[in-house]
Amino acid sequence: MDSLDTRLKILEPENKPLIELFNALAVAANEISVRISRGGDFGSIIGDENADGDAQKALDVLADEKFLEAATGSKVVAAYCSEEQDHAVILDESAPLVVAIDPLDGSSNIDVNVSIGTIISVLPNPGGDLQQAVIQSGERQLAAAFFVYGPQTTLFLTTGKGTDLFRLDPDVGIFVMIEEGVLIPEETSEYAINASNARRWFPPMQRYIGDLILGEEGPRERNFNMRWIGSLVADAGRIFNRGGVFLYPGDNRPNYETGRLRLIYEANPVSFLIEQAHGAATDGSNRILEIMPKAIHERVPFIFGSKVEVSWIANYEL
Ligand code: AFP
Repeated sequence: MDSLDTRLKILEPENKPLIELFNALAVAANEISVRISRGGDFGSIIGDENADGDAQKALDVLADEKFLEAATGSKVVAAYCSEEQDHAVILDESAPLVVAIDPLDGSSNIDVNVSIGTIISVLPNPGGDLQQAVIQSGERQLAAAFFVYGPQTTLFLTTGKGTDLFRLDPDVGIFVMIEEGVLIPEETSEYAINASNARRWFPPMQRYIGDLILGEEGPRERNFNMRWIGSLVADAGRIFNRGGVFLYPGDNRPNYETGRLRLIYEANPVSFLIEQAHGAATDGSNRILEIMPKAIHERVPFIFGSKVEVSWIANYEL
């Protein structure tokens, strides 16, 4: 099967910057993967709160450093915008690409040896004020990807020509394609949501999940299973594999009115990958990729997965 480099050269023969960028990011992901598998005190809190108000842990900071180094070294990135930093890091105004990244997603799972990952959105350099360069709708993404550091280290990647799945060969440090054109089953009987927030959800979400829980005796007339890993990349990886629907809705906690997940570097790249695998991604009513962001770290209610189930949820008028 093709290596990541070969696959990119087939998909994007004219787009050298994109190939350079992903080759550099793959080296950084390989390093992070090796560090994680060696273990260590990665979960210690070492810093202040990050831009999103989460405590920064050693591995968050290390991953951010490594991916920033990779973006810088690739020489194709104008601005690097990370969950771990309040503002974009301006690298080279004349470079063609802009990167938005969650360097270490699922960091509260580090200590318990559960899959975590890195989520990446690549946009064109729009020129002008590069601090605002990532303020573009998800439809403008040139590529999106996430690495999963789990029992295997994997990479889901799209450049808008389908979603491909790669696996790191640890002996040679190279990502090798293991599935071309991943397709998400259209229908599902499995959902993922943090059910401990049920009392805080708005009524339409309570009705939808209530109907799933009623199973065969309810309006859906079949039983549903539930899975929640608490790492977006791991929950998404499962949905690519066997279908399902993921929900992180808004709720009535302060600062959670529009959910927890970030539009620019979490929802947009995952939505691009999901749509390219024939799934769907919305905030309950609007297609995620059409939302025009207003701020770098803004949150969005996020629902994605098997197409038929995502469109069913629209009936509840969230
Ligand atoms: P952390 O990176 O702080 O662990 O957050 C992970 C995450 O952003 C995403 O990966 C999960 O889907 C979601 O948060 C889990 O949130 P809850 O802890 O509220 O269920």
